[in-house]
Amino acid sequence: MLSLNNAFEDAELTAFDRRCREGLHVEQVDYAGELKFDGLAISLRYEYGSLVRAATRGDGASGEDVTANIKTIRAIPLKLSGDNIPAVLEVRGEVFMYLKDFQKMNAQAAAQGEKEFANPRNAAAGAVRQLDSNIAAQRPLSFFAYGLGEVKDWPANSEKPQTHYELLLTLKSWGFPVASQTRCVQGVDGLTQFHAQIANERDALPYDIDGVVYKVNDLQLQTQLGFVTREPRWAVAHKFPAQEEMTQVLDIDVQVGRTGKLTPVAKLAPVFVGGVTVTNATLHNEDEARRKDVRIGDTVIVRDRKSVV
Ligand code: I6G
Repeated sequence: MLSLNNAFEDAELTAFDRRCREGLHVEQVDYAGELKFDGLAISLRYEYGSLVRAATRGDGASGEDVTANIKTIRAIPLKLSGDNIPAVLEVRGEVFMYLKDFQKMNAQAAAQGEKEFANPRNAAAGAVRQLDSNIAAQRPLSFFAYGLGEVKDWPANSEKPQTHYELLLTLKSWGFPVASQTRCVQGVDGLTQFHAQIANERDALPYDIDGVVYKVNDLQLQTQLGFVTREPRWAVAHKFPAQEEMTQVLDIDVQVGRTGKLTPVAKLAPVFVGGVTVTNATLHNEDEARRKDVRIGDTVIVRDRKSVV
């Protein structure tokens, strides 16, 4: 499976667009802008329209066989609908959890005195890798398709998609969920506008994303640009600042308020989360500090509150 180059800054995005324009000898490139879901990348292999194997990305060359668990996900078709389906079809996409499903699952775990998951990505990845597919079946997993791997024998009488956007519509017609936010945009200005628009909508989305992905829309132009090792020259991920990071508790201070109220505060090794550097986290009061059982030297997850719904 392929992996994506990352762009964190505007200069890297401009450089991506310049490389595409120069590689294709054109003045402006049309792109498809998509969401980058915060889940687990999966490859689904269909033969004659039936799901025969599912694998994780692994190191790109070989991943884990997770077929039994993936077959329990209702959003993933076991049989494809429609005619004109290639004899062999590998569909790439992301398994993830909706935030409301994650919260419900964690509330149930807490009520039963079981361990809660740190975030939807870990919960989704853990469920897909479960050894017992009965347990995986109880986890509320979802899926979005975003591309193709190997394809053999595309039926000659069918209309082959010419663009990435048309490919997503074809995947939808075969029964795959695809995200509705995908847009066709022009040039580097279109890319930055798409990024700004999705950054604005991010907190209202029903699932976590960690950025957006831009792809040259014309599939023939993608082939022309090709790859560097496993990274396509025709695509790039534009990441958002992380909404959660791990760090260390360096110390625990007790602050005294004007009314004499005592507030324990965890002093943290600085981490960059949600666009700011965090060095302190309130533990609210003694009861809460004891309930969380936070101690000096612990590894903790700092999560940007904007992203908690
Ligand atoms: O890891 C990925 C997430 C989302 C992707 C991706 C994507 O498109 C929305 N697209 C490609 C081509 C690759 N990884 C390699």
